[in-house]
Amino acid sequence: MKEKIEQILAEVKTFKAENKDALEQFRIAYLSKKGALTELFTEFKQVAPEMRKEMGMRLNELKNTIQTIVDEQQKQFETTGESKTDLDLTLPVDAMSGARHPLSVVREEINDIFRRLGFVIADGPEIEDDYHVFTALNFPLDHPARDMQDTFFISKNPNENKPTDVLLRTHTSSVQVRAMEANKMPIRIIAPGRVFRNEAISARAHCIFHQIEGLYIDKNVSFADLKQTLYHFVQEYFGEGTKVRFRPSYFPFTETSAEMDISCNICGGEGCNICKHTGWVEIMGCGICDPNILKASNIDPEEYTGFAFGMGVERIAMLKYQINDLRMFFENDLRFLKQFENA
Ligand code: 2NL
Repeated sequence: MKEKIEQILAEVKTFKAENKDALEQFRIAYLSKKGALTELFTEFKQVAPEMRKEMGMRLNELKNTIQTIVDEQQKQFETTGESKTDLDLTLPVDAMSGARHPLSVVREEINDIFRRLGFVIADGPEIEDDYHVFTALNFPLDHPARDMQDTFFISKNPNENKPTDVLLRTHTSSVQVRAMEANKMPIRIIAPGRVFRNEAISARAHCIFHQIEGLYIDKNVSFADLKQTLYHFVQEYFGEGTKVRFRPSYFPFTETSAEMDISCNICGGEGCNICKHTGWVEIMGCGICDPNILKASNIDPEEYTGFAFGMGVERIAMLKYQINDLRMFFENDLRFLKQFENA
């Protein structure tokens, strides 16, 4: 038995596994139930009592030696990973892959134009209360936007089908209301953000979309200031020479109110599908702040006046990049998103 132990010891000491499989074969050959050591331990039962102690020690020593060889060589395979390619996952990447979402690209470009004019970016909660979304903005109690059909209310009691005071904002004007409440004059802010309306999803409508609203309140702010500011925005964003026109409109929070159109940037005003052959496309609503909304936030309309405007980011992006289906923005189809890699 002593010779057998010596022989195995000599065999294993020089063993060097070429790969993981070879090491596993080695382990099976010596340490498994059918391995050489199990055989020796069986033989050990027949060893004469006076030799037992020495043989037992030698046998255990052999077992530990083999186990150590297996463990150490195993470690080595784990760290090198036995890689068959030269792909090194620990190397730093040399360029960012992926692209910004087109809505983020457009939002940032618009923000930048207004930042250069001295506007400050403001934000606020998406989950709002009735006061900041409707009441402070001069929405009458029977205005359709206050209806369950149009606005997502957050019911406190799911068994009760009654609207509550808590809702998802339907426009980012609530951000401006909070700025007016803070009452630090003058106010010159841009409020970009997500808004929510209870609409069926189609090529033209979605229940989640993005708005950018602006508000400027100071002494002597006039409609001429509004026109000049928006004219400048259009020249910057759609290019020098783009024409603008204002049409009378109505919003609860502005008086006078207007829609602003630009000359169609696709056909240059000649007439096409996008502008429905009118040569003009509508890009935003705007107006002079209704004195009622200033009063609601404790701003004296005799001392201060203001203008405000609001535009849909999706609509601007669709015009700029000639996208004809709103759903594109929300589907995360890589064939769509990859087109904005360099935007
Ligand atoms: C549109 C029209 C508009 C405003 C938004 C506003 C906000 C305050 C006070 C007064 Cl706090 N007005 N916002 C004004 C006119 C139009 O948006 O078509 N948006 C997509």
